[in-house]
Amino acid sequence: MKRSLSILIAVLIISCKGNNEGTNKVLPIDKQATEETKKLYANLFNIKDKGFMFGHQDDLAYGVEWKYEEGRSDIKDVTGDYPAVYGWDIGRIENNADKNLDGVPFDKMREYIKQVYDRGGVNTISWHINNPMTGGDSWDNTPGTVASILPGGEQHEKYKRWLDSAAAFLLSLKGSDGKPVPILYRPYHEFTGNWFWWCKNTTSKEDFINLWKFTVNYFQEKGVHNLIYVYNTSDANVNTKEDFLAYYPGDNMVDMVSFDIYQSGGGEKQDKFINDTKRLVGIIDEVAQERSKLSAIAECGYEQVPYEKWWTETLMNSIGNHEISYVLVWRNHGWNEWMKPPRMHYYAPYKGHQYEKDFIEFYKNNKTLFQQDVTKFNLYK
Ligand code: BMA
Repeated sequence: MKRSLSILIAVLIISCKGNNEGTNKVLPIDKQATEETKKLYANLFNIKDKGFMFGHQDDLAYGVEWKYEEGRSDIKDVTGDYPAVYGWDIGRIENNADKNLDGVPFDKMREYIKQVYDRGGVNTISWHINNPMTGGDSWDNTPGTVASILPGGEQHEKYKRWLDSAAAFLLSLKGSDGKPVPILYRPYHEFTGNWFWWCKNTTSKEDFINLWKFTVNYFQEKGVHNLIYVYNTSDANVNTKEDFLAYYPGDNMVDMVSFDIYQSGGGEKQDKFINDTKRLVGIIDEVAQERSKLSAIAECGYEQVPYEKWWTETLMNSIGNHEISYVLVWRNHGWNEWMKPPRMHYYAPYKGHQYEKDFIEFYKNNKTLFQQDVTKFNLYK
């Protein structure tokens, strides 16, 4: 009797342990997500306590004063290692264009995404989609655009064609193993701002949520099952958890919660940025824990990084001990003559940057994860 009781207890302990450690405990919202997508999702939960991944937009395509040099990356030039997360934007795929809005050829983007997956890095995609109602760009925030593309709206068929183009691209992303590459997909980003046609000032909550649901369901109908869906606000107009969740489409529609925030100004320390970021990181961490989701700072940066301790002090202090998945800084365009005023437009250091040493310290910090770290975690297995 005693013996059988202890066997029973042993069996119970083993089975409980199995459940807790099972990597399938957390599943992405897409019930038909590919195996690699499910593995990535579960592994991102598993590595949360190891640190946060560092990401960079368009990292492999170009940097400050170079373009399309095979294997090059400003982050690698500075640290010897690539980032762990690589951001891409598919704006202009809706026109079936050859290049995205920032001039990156889609064929090259596909190749970079493959390289990243092959070496165990993580790809994330946003879409600065043109305005389907006016023919303007994402920043044409004419009211009523979202309503016009929903079912029953005048531009609905056009919107579906645009989604078809995006779906074809997303389905074409394959690793060397022939498997679809999992993507952290971040549609309709920064909606709490007032600069895009899907933003809060011109779009009702109901229309935004309907657009989100329609888009997720449409991609799934088209057989796109390699997406992890990332909900994203700006820092603008987000003071509380309620503000953050203002247009949240539901736990069955979102895998990860995130926000974007930028520092601006002339190189001073700026406690305001740290305090704002801390508050928002606290909000996403809380929301993620309550809803069993992941969290991230999906876009961030200080153009030209003019403060000497921005990486080790400003950014590290802003994140603190919160277990976010990643922080991504925006693109290293270099000299940008279209900006007003024309200026150097970059957010990551490059070889020779005045404060690259601080970034090397940031790289060495145990809490920051770069390519070599995540390769060891085998995120797709
Ligand atoms: C902005 C700038 C623009 C760019 C856009 C989309 O922040 O970098 O030059 O076109 O992002 O990538």
